Order: sequence, then C-alpha cells, then structure tokens
Amino acid sequence: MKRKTLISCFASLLLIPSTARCDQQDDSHMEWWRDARYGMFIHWGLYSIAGGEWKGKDYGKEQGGASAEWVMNSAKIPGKEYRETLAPQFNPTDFDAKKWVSLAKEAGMKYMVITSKHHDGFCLFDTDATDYNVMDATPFKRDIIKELSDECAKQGIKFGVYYSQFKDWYHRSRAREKGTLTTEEYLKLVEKNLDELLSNYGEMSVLWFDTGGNDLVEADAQGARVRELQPNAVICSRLYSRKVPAEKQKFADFNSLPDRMLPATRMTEDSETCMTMRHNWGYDRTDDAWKSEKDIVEFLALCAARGVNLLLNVGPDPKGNILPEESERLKAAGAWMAVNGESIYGTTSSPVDFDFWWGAMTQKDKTVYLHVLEWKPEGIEFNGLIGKPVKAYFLSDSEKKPLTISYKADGHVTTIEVPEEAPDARNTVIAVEYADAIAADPEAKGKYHWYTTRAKRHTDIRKSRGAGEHKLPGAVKEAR
Ligand code: FHN
Repeated sequence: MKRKTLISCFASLLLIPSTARCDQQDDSHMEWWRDARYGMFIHWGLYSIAGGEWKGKDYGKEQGGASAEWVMNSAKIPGKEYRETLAPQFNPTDFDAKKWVSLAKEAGMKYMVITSKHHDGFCLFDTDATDYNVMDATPFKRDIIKELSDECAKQGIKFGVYYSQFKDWYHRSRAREKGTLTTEEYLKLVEKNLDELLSNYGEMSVLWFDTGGNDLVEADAQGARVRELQPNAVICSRLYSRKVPAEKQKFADFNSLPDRMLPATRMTEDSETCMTMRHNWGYDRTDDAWKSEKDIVEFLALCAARGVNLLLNVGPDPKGNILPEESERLKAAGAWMAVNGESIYGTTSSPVDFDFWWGAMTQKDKTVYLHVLEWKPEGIEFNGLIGKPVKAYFLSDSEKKPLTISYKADGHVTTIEVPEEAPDARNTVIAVEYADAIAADPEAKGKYHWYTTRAKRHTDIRKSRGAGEHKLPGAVKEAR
C-alpha cells in the first residue's frame, strides 16, 4: 500500500501503527489516481443476458441472493449449459465505446474499470488461452477491451480492467462440477490472460483483481508481472485474499474497501470504495432500488472526506446500452462535478476525524471545502480548525462573493453566515480559505457532528431501504 509520502513510510517504521505497507521508494504512478478520486466501474458479460434470472426464477440481489452476475453460481448452472445458452446470444450491436467513454467524461469520472473476465470465466477480449471468449464463442466477434481502451486513450480517460484471477466457475473445478482445466492449466490461463491484457491494449492504468486465493506466491507472481509489463499500472489490493495481512500485500497499491463501504473515519492509506447505483453489479431485469442523484453526490463527497476514491458502477444491458437510469444519474452528478469538482479532485481527507451535522469536509492546499449536505439557515458552523479563515464563498459563485465569517478561539468555532435557501440542495460547497496551512486542533472532539458510525449507518440505510431519496437522520448532538 503506498503511503502518501515516504515520511509516512518511515513513520510506520517508527512504530506508528499502520495497516499499510510500502514496498517501493517511488509511488509517483499513484499521483493521477489520488487526484482522480472518481471512476466508472462496468460489470458486463454473458450474465447481462440472463439479467439475474434463470428459467423464470429471479436470483438478483434484491431477492436476497447474490448479485445478478453471480447467476451461474446462484442457479447452479453447469458451465456447458451456461456457455451454450448465453454465448450464442451475446451480440450487443448497440455497444459503442465512444458513447460509454463520453458518458464517463460527462460524469466527471477520470478512470474506467471493466470486467475483462468475471467469475463466470468468460473473456471480453481476444485471447489464445481459452476459446470461451467474445471473439471465438459469440456472434459479436469484437474485442470489447480493445475498443474501450482505444477510446479511453483518445478521450484522455485512464483505462483499467477488473480480472477474476481466483474464482472461475467455468475453467476451474467446483464441488459440484469438474472444470475444463486442471489447477495447473488454469494458472497458465491466468498467466496468459494477464500477458495479453498487459501487452495488447496500450497503457493499462488499473489492474482491479477480484479476489485472490490464499496463495501469496501466486498473487506476488501476478503482481510482479503487472509491474514488469505495465510499471505505471495501479494494482488493487484484491490481488490478495483479505486473509493476507496488509503488510504482506507487496504489490497492492491501494486498499480496496469492502463493497459499498463508507468508512466511519478517515483512511490513512490510499483507498477506494466501489458502489452500485442499485442493488446489483451486473444488469438485472427487475432491480429498481435506484439511488438518487443526491445519494450519489453525497456518497462521492463523503468518500472524498474520508480520503477514499469512489468507483461507481454501471451494469449495461445485453445489447450494450448503459441504462437510461444510470446515465441520467451520472450526468446529473457530472453537472454537480462540473461546478464543484475542485472540492473533490486532488483533495485529501477532512482535516478532522469527525463530520458535522450539516456534512463533511475535504481539503486542498490552504482551502477547506465544506460539503453541506443538510442546509442550516442559522449558519454553517464547524469546530476543530485553528484560526479565523481569511475568506469563505460558495464554490458555485464564480465571483467568489465573500460570506460573513465569525470565529471563537475558545473551541475554534467558526460560523459562516448563509441565506435561508441552499444554492444546491444536493450538496452546497463552501470554500473556506486560510492564510496559512490548515491546522486542526488534535484535541477537537467534534461539536455538531454526525455520530461517527453515521457512515456505516449511511451504508446500512442504503442497504435496508434499497435507495432512493432519503434524508440523513439529524445529527446526534453528543460529544464523541
Ligand atoms: O463477487 C464479486 C461481485 O460479483 C462484484 O464483482 C464485486 C464488485 O466489487 N466483487 C466481488 C464481491 O466483492
């Protein structure tokens, strides 16, 4: 895991507890990723045809099962039947890489990660390692990874692939079914696949493995190959099983948090959380638990406040269309990013380890950005930062008209006067500039703040209520 700076590496050597590791002197290849903060995740493959259903039964996550892309496993479909039923139907004639990449750009996303091989073993790219791929097994016969990587290079979006290196329900044997390959042969397939993905598609900026087995030697060999063929690629910690302690995850560049997780407090190492816009990752016919655009804008801000990148997922339909519900949410959040992106891109986590009953903070240089998710006409008040700011203004105000600031040294309480109505009900960002480097009072315990497990409860609310508009419950006015 790359620490933010070498100093923090040495700090970790000075017995400051850290779950990070730092195996390389130079982590400059991480800079674009840290600045990016926001990417598009794409789950697309043969499972998209099934849409979470099999022989009339719904196996989607909204049915309490696994996510739609798990249908082969959830419905106990033999590999041969799965392939013979779905592969001949895979002919996504609406697929248009230019459309997908342009949408990611309009959304304000800086990188894209697509499932090149998910657990069903089907390869969305031209490979000599198996004939179970888009070129040999389907009528489509187009290399999806190639078309997307070329278009990303054209439009200046960093391109990466998700790769299921350990789970492969088609090629590997499972309890109830013999796979097409022995373990040795499968490892050779993975090796070949990685060499193809790392050699034939230009710059590969992210290798999003998902997920490692317990064999450290295997994972390190795969990580070393990435470093050798694509030294600037950013490697996901899911190269390793979660059982492998962080300090042994030698080739992991960032900590991939559990799915959909918003940590309650700041992360001290490069981290990313991946999130669905509804319940399922892969396309599902009936899943209508859509998060609102406010949910997305809010989650993006809260991730940034924790120093965490957000990889937001789309699950295109069998014809190759990103769904209208997905693109309208992405465009709306993109419009917010077009105005407020400065408060997300290139920022680091909040200077304090608590939120406020109006929202949370990010920071960059000598500016703190207040992400006001719940409007407080009586004023936006925060504590914990030492000294009176020199200026505060709505980030959406191109003239940067100053807002009135008051400051009480006792408790470092700053209040920004604001109008009755929020300029943006989804998230109004107030830029607060300081004359010197931002200084947080290490003793600050938070005054008006969300209960720190709010983050977890926020995720739980998502899970329990599916999604849709929700008001974050009022703050818990209690010292932490
Ligand atoms: O099993 C996969 C799942 O299908 C999906 O790809 C998610 C995305 O993070 N990863 C695994 C579950 O964590």
